[in-house]
Amino acid sequence: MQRRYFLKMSASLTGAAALSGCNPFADKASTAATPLAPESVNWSACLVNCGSNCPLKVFSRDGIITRIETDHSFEDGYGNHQVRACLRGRSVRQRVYAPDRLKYPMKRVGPRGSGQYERISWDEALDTIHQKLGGIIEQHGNESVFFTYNSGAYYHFGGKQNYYRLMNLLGGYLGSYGDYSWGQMYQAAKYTYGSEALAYAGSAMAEMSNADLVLMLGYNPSEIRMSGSGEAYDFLMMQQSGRFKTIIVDPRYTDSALGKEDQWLPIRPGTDAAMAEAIAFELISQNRIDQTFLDTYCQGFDERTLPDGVPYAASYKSHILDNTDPASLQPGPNAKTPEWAAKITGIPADTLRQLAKQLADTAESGRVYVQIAASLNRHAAGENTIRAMYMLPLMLGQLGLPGTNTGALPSGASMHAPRMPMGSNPVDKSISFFTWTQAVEDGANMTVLRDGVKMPEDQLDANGDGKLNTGIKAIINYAGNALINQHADTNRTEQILQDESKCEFILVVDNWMTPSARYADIVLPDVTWLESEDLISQGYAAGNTATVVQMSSSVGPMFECRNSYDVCTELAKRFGVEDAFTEGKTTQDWLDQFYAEAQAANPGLPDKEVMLKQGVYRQYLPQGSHIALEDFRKDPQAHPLDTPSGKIEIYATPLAYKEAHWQLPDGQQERVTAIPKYSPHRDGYEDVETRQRYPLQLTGYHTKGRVHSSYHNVPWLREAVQDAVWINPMDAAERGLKTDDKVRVWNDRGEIEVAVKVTPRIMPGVAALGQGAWFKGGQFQGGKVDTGGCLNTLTSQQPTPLSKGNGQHTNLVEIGKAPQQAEKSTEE
Ligand SMILES: Nc1nc2c(c(=O)[nH]1)N[C@H]1C(S)=C(S)[C@@H](COP(=O)(O)OP(=O)(O)OC[C@H]3O[C@@H](n4cnc5c(=O)[nH]c(N)nc54)[C@H](O)[C@@H]3O)O[C@H]1N2
Ligand SMILES: Nc1nc2c(c(=O)[nH]1)N[C@H]1C(S)=C(S)[C@@H](COP(=O)(O)OP(=O)(O)OC[C@H]3O[C@@H](n4cnc5c(=O)[nH]c(N)nc54)[C@H](O)[C@@H]3O)O[C@H]1N2
Ligand code: SF4
Ligand SMILES: [Mo]
Repeated sequence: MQRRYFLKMSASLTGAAALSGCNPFADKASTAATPLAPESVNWSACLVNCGSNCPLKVFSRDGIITRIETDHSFEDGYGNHQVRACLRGRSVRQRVYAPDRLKYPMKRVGPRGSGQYERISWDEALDTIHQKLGGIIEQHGNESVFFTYNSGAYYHFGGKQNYYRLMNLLGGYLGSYGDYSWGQMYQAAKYTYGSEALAYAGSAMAEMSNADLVLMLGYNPSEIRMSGSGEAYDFLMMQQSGRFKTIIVDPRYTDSALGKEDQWLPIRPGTDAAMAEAIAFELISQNRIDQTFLDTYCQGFDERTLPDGVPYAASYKSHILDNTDPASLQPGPNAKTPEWAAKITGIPADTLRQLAKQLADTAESGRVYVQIAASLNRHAAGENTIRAMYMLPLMLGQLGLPGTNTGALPSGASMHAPRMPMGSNPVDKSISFFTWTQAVEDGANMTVLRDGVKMPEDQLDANGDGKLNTGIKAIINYAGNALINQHADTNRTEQILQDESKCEFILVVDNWMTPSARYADIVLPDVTWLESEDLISQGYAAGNTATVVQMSSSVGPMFECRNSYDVCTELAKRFGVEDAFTEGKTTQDWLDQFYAEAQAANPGLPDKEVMLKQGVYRQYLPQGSHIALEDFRKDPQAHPLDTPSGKIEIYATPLAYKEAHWQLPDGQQERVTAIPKYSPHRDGYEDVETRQRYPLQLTGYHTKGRVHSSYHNVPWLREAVQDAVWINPMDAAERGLKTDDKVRVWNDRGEIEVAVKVTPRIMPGVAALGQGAWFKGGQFQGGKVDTGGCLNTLTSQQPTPLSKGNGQHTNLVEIGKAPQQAEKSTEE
């Protein structure tokens, strides 16, 4: 597209013309004598990280997108239903034509964060990357190169795979384990059930239809799985056709509730483990546990199944009752009673007792399906919270049977479409996804036992310890905004990145001038989804419907944008590995090969010519519905788990070792424990000292208005879903706040400015803010105050104890009127 057209398009999008859906090039059309060319239709997809990859129907004229529709071409009926895009996907035209699109390669000419860039040629950009990356690898080794987390574009052919493939050919990069989504859950699942994958291989949602009670702990499908084929719709259909009661535990009254729930239990963030312990206390003292299940399938509930030599006092039961005599149900002074938990969770003791009774009653004659959300793992003590919640189905014996779940995220239907092979990483050291800022600052001193560095055993010393030896010197940030926006404590991250003697080179590849792009040394403009040809599948949380979508481009690469396969081929040339990178294949060769492989894997998949028109191929696959740990339940000897005991480890032997041998950073309150334990933690409700200054708990949530930071720069969405911090009317009254006031939210780490929403949909003492708004603070934008309202201006970089992950939902803050407004109201 020519530049002047683009500018007109951008201008029109900020005005009403775009909303009316009329042709944004109206003056072009009206001055032209020739009639308008007919609209053409092709298919693309929304490739954000929301768990789905919805098809998008793209209408265009002369290579310009005129409108976006969705999958609605046949009669809708659950089971063979339309995979409709949500509000975000449907707004994608504004995203493609956003004024801040990256149009050509750029190099930084001011300090990092200043956003000062100069246009350069592709050759200069590629030569610079070759020289910088090559030099750093030579001087500091491949383990000094790092990829920040990058979930913005789920391409199969284009996309990040190409960058990893290239780096693997160049000797590799410092690996990372875990991720911002599920880091603590993986560890909880690994030590309890023997496999990280069991964190997200729960029972299919279709199993809910066999349940009598569904307990949703923070689980909010209506807002986080919004695709037309997603878990939100499955959940609604299960609720309508099933016979189960729904109990939702969440500090917010979410869209998953809205009158469809039987009970909403508002809970203080980060305290679910205390709730689980009170339920355990009730079940144990009322003799309502499934003792046979615990004896047969689990290790360490009580003295009967503890490993040899481990005393009863180390068991879960002893912890809950606070006693030392296995034969007695007499509780000690620190027993985890409902009264104890009520003070922590904010849920009244009687309600906790009723909940325990309801769970036990249902389990006696029916089925309980427990669903634990990932939000519970994104807290300061996230690993132990998830492990504590796993105890509910275990004590009730409610897993491995129809209508039950382990608590893990639901398994979704899937069809296979191949991805660009990445090869394997020759570097054998890795850090947690979250500790990369520490590795930039002081990587050379990061260790196995204190900082969770992973390396092969033969490189460890006699104590089982080892060092990373180099800090991160180069960062590749492709389709990610965790370089600044999505990582915790943006002000601190900015400081760390600004020291150019630490991280010497930062490459950002994106479509827009995001907050992260402002910290790059070189910025490359990628093509968008709508400019890409690819064959993609449904995503990792698509519910019961699997899809394959044939994406094609109607708008071509815009400006000087290039896709990652082409860019990496050019880089491979410069590094002398072009043949290995391309394997002698053209883009078309790869696409043909992937199509043929997809057809072999899915014999029903029509030929490409058909798919180009049809867009979507779908299969509803709840049949043979997956029941988590069904085989193990049927025959634990024949299907042992991958834990040391082969059983479900309530007392996890490897964690007992870690409890004794790991070092935690000075002052860290959160612990690694052999059995799941609720414990007070930093910035939690029980952090009374911090709460004196910052009395409100602030939890983040994943808002309908964005996917993380993606789609933030779409004006329609900013209007449709207001970015406002939720606060209870009681807390608002204390602070003289009313809805739509501009407020400041602050703690020791930073300060943001946002609107406020006063609503009983959030419990007293707690505030909630949608995460992902674009950071506008730091040295060069807002100064002390982040006027973009990025939640991570307030979050902590302290890693969780076991997975060294992100406790980004655990925050204490104070909220008050923004100064301007405060002054104004005194004047009035
Ligand atoms: N406080 C707080 N922080 C959080 C969370 C939270 O709950 N609270 N959640 C965390 C979680 S669960 C996650 S998964 C992470 C997500 O963090 P990220 O993976 O960083 O996700 P996004 O913010 O969506 O950023 C994706 C980036 O990809 C870019 N992009 C999109 N399409 C393309 C493309 O075609 N090509 C290229 N090159 N770029 C593209 C977008 O412009 C955007 O900059 O955030 C984490 N951060
Ligand atoms: N619209 C939209 N959908 C998304 C995303 C997005 O950014 N936007 N991101 C996607 C990604 S990558 C991920 S990982 C998932 C995230 O999925 P989740 O982690 O489940 O999502 P969250 O919104 O963080 O939290 C869900 C609910 O948990 C509640 N909650 C917070 N803390 C606690 C707690 O301590 N206890 C209890 N019981 N509840 C608590 C919140 O109030 C919220 O309503 O969402 C995915 N879907
Ligand atoms: S954001 Fe998710 S649900 Fe919405 S259109 Fe994109 S893929 Fe579909
Ligand atoms: Mo995530």
